[in-house]
Amino acid sequence: MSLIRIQNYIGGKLVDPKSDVWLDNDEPATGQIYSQVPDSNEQDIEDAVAAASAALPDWSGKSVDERADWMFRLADTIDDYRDELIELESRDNGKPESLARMVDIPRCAKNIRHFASTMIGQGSQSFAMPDAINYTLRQPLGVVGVISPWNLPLYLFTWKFAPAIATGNCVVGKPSEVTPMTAARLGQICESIGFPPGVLNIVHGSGANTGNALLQHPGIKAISFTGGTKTGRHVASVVSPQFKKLSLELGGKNPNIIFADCEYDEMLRTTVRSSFANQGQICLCGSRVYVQSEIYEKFKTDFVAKAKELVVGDPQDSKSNLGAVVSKPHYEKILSRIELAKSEGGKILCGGAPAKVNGRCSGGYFIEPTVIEGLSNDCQTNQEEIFGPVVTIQPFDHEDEVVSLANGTQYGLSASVWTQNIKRANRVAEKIESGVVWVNCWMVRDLRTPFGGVKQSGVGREGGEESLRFFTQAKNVCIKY
Ligand code: TXE
Repeated sequence: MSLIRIQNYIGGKLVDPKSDVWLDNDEPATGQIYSQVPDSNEQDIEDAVAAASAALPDWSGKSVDERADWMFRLADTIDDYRDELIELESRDNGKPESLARMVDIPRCAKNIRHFASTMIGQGSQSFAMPDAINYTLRQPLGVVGVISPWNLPLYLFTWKFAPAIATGNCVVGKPSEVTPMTAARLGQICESIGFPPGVLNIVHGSGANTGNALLQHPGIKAISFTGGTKTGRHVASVVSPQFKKLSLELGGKNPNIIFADCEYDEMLRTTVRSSFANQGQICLCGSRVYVQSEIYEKFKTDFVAKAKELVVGDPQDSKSNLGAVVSKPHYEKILSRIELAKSEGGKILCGGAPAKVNGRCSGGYFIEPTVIEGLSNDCQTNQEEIFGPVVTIQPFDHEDEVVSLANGTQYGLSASVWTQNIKRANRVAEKIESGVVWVNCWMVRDLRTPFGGVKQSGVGREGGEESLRFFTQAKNVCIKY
């Protein structure tokens, strides 16, 4: 069977990479290579930056409404191709189609509409003095770069480029080479509706080649990056000395804190989701579960039972709760971290091994939902991001103790706190070192809210006006009477 070869989308056209180098792309559920991805080089990035620069005067010169109209049209067209994008995303990432249908793909159009609408509602500040007036201009940066990861491929790619183009910038975007298919399809959709050429350019390739070329290009005025902390550190080391604006959404090792007075059934249902959704490959998953001693044994029994009920299977099967993890290297990394947990004294309460899936998926990358207890807070398993269907559980007695445990890692992205005591909820939320705290819930997202992490989970915030401010430069104009 001939392999699908996807193309870059540059200057409104679908083009092969000047590099003429291609990467194999496999289907996580089967382990079979099914497409090839450009490994674009600095010439491809140069062409994309040139196309974006050429488009910039017209695009930034459009009214907010004119830009929003194009964005609404793109969002509507994404909705028209929803079923195809769901299939593509599931096949490329390994996640169940049901998850791509419920979360990933609807969120793409929502992201685009959210930032177009937010921009329409934007005003600016003025500061009056006795003999002068100051007003603030928020002007687009110019041509900007966005780099997105493989866990929520089109969801995070749209989340990044939408505010950039809404504010009048033009974009060179590099999706993850591990899951390029839906971004490639987006390029075809843009071309089919005649989206203004050069406003959005999609250049596929590896981080080392294409990603680095994007970071280094002098025409790129800002980088918005989501990915691992290790890579984020490298991105910062390349971008910051160039004095470019930089937004980093990185890894997490999020605590899920469960007090004895929680609404137990709701907590249990949500904790199963926050532990294993997307095969645990969401930077917001609660991978360290802290349970107050009074209910620890009951929770352990119930949580393990629920984890064992989860169906790991063919992503195309509506009965599957978990699909395949994203790649062979990631599959092997997760299994090696489970072995490490055992060597650190962890007791595997369920899972801990590859999941057997028959039929077409017998060669896929499936891992059983895994729950581990008996580990210290400062062991590697509890300190480092695994990014798979693996959680640790441990008891605690007091509030101060669990806040200290929760804050005891280098990460600080999100946290969940389960208690019906509103004073305690607010006290704990205030003390937790993270960018997001959910109380009696998880992944409840209002796109207007600031989103991002502290410590090694990142720098900067996305969402609502936060994103619009990142992609613009504030200028104060002072006019003396
Ligand atoms: O991310 P990478 P990966 C975490 C998770 C995962 C780890 C690595 O723990 O195991 O990161 O995942 C591009 N210059 N998260 O390997 O390497 C790369 O091509 C420029 C958390 O996918 O960070 C891709 O487009 N770009 C995260 C993007 O960076 C480079 C979600 C992310 O790749 C580059 C995903 C370079 N030198 C993984 N090297 C979250 N916070 O949600 C790579 N890239």
